[in-house]
Amino acid sequence: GHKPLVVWFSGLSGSGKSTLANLVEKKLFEKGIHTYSLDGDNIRTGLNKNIGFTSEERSENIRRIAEVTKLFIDSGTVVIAAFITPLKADRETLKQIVGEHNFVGVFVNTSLEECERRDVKDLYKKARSGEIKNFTGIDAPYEKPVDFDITINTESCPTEEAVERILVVVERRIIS
Ligand code: GGZ
Repeated sequence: GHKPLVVWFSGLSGSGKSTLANLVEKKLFEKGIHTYSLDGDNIRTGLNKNIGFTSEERSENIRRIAEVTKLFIDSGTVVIAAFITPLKADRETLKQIVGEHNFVGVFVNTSLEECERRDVKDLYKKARSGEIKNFTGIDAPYEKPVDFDITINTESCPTEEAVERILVVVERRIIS
């Protein structure tokens, strides 16, 4: 068996959180571990579809996701969560809700310059032109996590190596 926990990815839009989260989940699934992924695609379109991007709304976004994460952990699931989670205070609340002992933090430390260069969805362009307001890294803050278990620099660390680094920590933590 394995202990439930959450692997929480924080980083800028376009940093590669979802890519890493998906690969980590695939590997855990292949090892027979019961996983579930939470991200903007299944949370901000459903449970949190009435929530925007002011700092108050982001706090409420993270608080609700933390409570959902806690329920999944209670069910014995390994949760893979990928949210910007830009504020230290919200990450503290998050850890309190899910329990520090159930939390593995992964900081996807891709620079703003690189995220903006990639700009897969043209969101940075829209933020620069003022079409999107309160965009993280442009006119909304990102407070870098200093206390997370793992920091990944996607610009220097190949994806496969990043996934392995995360799996080593997760596997050590889920052994029952
Ligand atoms: C940041 C925004 C914004 C603003 C829309 N700021 O890269 P994406 O597009 O696909 O994922 C981002 C997602 C961020 O939602 P989170 O729930 O992870 O944010 S937080 O933890 O801060 O609550 C981005 C898109 O939503 N997006 N507007 N203004 N990202």
